[in-house]
Amino acid sequence: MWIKRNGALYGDDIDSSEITPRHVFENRRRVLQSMGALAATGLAGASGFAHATLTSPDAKGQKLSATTNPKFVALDKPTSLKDITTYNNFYEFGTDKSDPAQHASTLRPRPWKVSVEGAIKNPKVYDIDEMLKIAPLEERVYRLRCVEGWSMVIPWIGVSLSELIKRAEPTGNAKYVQFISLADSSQMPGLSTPILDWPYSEGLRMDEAMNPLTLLTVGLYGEVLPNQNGAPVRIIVPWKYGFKSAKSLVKIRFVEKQPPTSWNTYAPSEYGFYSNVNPSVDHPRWSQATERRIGEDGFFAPKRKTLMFNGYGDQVASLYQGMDLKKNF
Ligand SMILES: Nc1nc2c(c(=O)[nH]1)N[C@H]1C(S)=C(S)[C@@H](COP(=O)(O)O)O[C@H]1N2
Ligand SMILES: [Mo]
Repeated sequence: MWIKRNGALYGDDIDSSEITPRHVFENRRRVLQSMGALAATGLAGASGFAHATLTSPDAKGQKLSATTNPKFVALDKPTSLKDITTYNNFYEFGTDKSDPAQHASTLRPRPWKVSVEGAIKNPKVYDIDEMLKIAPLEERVYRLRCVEGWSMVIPWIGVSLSELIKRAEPTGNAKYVQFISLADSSQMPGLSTPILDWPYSEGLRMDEAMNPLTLLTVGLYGEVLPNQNGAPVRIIVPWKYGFKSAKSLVKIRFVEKQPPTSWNTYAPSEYGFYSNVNPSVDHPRWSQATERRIGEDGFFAPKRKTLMFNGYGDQVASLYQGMDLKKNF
């Protein structure tokens, strides 16, 4: 139902940042209630799922319904939809934080194909709509920490990348997974500036890619991914710096050797292959000990302490046992 208010239709006149926290709050309350209920029956963990369909006031986004997975819900206050969609890094559309929101409307996220290829038994070119159906979509609230020293909390929608990897059936030669973004200058004005070695490319070791936290991501705040956040599909690796989370993927390739990655090629002394969030390994030009949470940047807002593995150590620290994390930064 539409309600008239101050001459405008309800829904048109409210800033998205005022609305979204309420939806998320209600959603989180449902999650916590269901966790409590499940804990009481002794079922938590076995099937700890609560249903939630979020809506957002942005009519452009196509709704995606997803089931909140309470095992993957960070309890920090989610960043507003407005901040998530106007403060971005997506160099294919320019290097300023405001560039992607201003220029990414030229990206055409449909039709879209993603080639899953390399050292696997079942290579396949997925249509994006087929990819959305490989497993039930989940909502997960993850922290995202950029190497530049800011962070956000984002209700993503996707499926564990492991679901896709299982279907691909990697061979014994698959030691790493490479993620390759679209590089089409007719859609991406930033490609005319040779900052990075396009296409944007990232990679994970196989066990990192198989970790249940690693999310093949297709939406946020209850809708398909906005173009500036990497439509129609990206990867999210919440325990690593944001640049490991490549956007607008067209290829997922299984390889034997550690693949070249865009930021490591650009500045090998500043950006390593692993790039796990690590407050004790400073960037050569700044400390990584603290971070600024976007949305909390009032004059008196204190910086937050950056957590080892961005707070996901329980789930991922074992992947790096025996590795020198200062050397393999
Ligand atoms: N293709 C591509 N993917 C990318 C980037 C980029 O420039 N191009 N920037 C990375 C960086 S540095 C960060 S911090 C995150 C930002 O994601 P967000 O804009 O959705 O918050 O995307 C990552 N993925
Ligand atoms: Mo970043």
